[in-house]
Amino acid sequence: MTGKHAEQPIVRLSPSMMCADMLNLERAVRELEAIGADMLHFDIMDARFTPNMPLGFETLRAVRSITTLPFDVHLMVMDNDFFVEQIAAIGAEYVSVHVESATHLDRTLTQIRRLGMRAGAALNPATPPSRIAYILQRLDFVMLMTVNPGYAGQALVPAALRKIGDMRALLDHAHLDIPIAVDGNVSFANIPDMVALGADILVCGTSSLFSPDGDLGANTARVREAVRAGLARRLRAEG
Ligand code: S6P
Ligand code: MG
Repeated sequence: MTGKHAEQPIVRLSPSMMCADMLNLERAVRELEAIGADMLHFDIMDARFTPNMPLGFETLRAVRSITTLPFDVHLMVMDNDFFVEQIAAIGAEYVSVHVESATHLDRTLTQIRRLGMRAGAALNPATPPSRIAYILQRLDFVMLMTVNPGYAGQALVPAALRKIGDMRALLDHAHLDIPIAVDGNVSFANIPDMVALGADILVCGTSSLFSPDGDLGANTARVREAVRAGLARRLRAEG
């Protein structure tokens, strides 16, 4: 369950696979299973919508063959419908498409659900929450980018943090208790604010789970501590 209406809000961790050790991918997956990752975040870029291309279909297919962890596929591409079909064939549980590149967003979200996956709308830092006002009923989750898409290891876009609270308010106003995922510099320092503002799924990259400052076990403990701090603030604010 998610958001303010949940008895006990649960914050899920979605490690960003573009930050994993590409030379030891199976070991990385096993370690993420062992620390209790809730899903795996795959960034799919086309070098057009985003100036990068870290992961491809064959990487997803290979990982799909060794784990039952849910796949959280973040499409940062121009041709959303092509990629949605490809991802469905590989097998994914969550797929988000960027509202900035989706020409027929309502149709694409409907298609994601028709293919048996959960549909998410991803928003760049500069995109206002109102962009999804008329497709809310098509959504299973929202993906808020807190950095500009393309790379790991970037600094937070400060206004994007404020948008988490604005998005939660928009969803509450619509009586929709769907999860908000946050993606980009979800760091030990930023997690308490993000969770307090209403983030339910944390995409964890180089600034948390994959931080070079600690090993995966130590980093996981720090993430969970930061989540607890954020949840305590959220629950206090909700009274
Ligand atoms: C960025 C991508 C993200 C990154 C993540 C990395 O385009 O969508 O999912 O992988 O932001 O995390 P960090 O902590 O290095 O920013
Ligand atoms: Mg991402």
